[in-house]
Amino acid sequence: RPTFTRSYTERAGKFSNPAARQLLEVMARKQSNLCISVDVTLKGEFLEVVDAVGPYTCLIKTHIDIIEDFDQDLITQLKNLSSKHDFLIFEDRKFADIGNTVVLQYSKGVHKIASWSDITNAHAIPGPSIITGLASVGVPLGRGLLLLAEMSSKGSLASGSYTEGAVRMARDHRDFVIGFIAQNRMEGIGSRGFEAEVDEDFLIITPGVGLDQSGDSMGQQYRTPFQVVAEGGSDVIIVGRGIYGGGVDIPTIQTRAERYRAEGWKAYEARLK
Ligand code: S5P
Repeated sequence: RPTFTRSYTERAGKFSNPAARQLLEVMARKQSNLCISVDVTLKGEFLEVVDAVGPYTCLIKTHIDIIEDFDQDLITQLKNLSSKHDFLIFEDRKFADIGNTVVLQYSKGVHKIASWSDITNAHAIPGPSIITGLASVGVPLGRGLLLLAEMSSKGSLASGSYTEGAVRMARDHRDFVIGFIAQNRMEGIGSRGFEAEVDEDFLIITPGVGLDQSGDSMGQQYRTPFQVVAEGGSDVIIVGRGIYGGGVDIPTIQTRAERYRAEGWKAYEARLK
């Protein structure tokens, strides 16, 4: 039985990585496969939105480097909200450098990402050394890594043999790489024949999700939660502007978050059958 037709709970027990296990457990507990991307640029607004949407989400995705008034208290408050509402934190850092540099970017600087972010992500472009570098920081802390195997933007170069290469890199680092940012499932991709026999499971986290729009003016492309989860077999949908966008008030943001949570969960239940 392919992994994506099994329940999140059943799959949780199979992951050795603590971040992957915790994420799948939270998803089952809250009936939410919705990751909310809170791409706003002021600390106060960021925390207000996170507190408002916390009940509906399994995972809050951040771009911490866009916050203009970042300080350590933001991290303290974000972690408090993650306990209050029971969600994990995913810093969408998209690391893309040599091992030695990503070690420093992950653990040091103003943001000290490794100290608070359960999950982060990296491009495969530098080759396996980016994983070993990040793992040297993340594994002792129980963190998980997603590799970008595909992107949602028009004209993305991450396809074909590039995607295959990313999947092979992930297979060699199962303790730390928990899955992919991708538009499709990756089973069978880059398989050399024998991997198919291995009971492999990777989380597929998919951005480019929207119910009311098909894209934006800068190359973003949207599909619906049903297309992504029920038809495509993805595990987690990422929604940003579909929830916080358009300058709407907090009650509207909450209504939208619940709408995406319900749609994402319905699509998951549909594919289990
Ligand atoms: O391929 C990708 C990968 C990512 S992580 N396409 C994406 O859009 N993202 C991120 O998902 C992007 O950086 C943004 O934070 C979010 C999508 O936001 P939305 O407002 O378009 O839903």
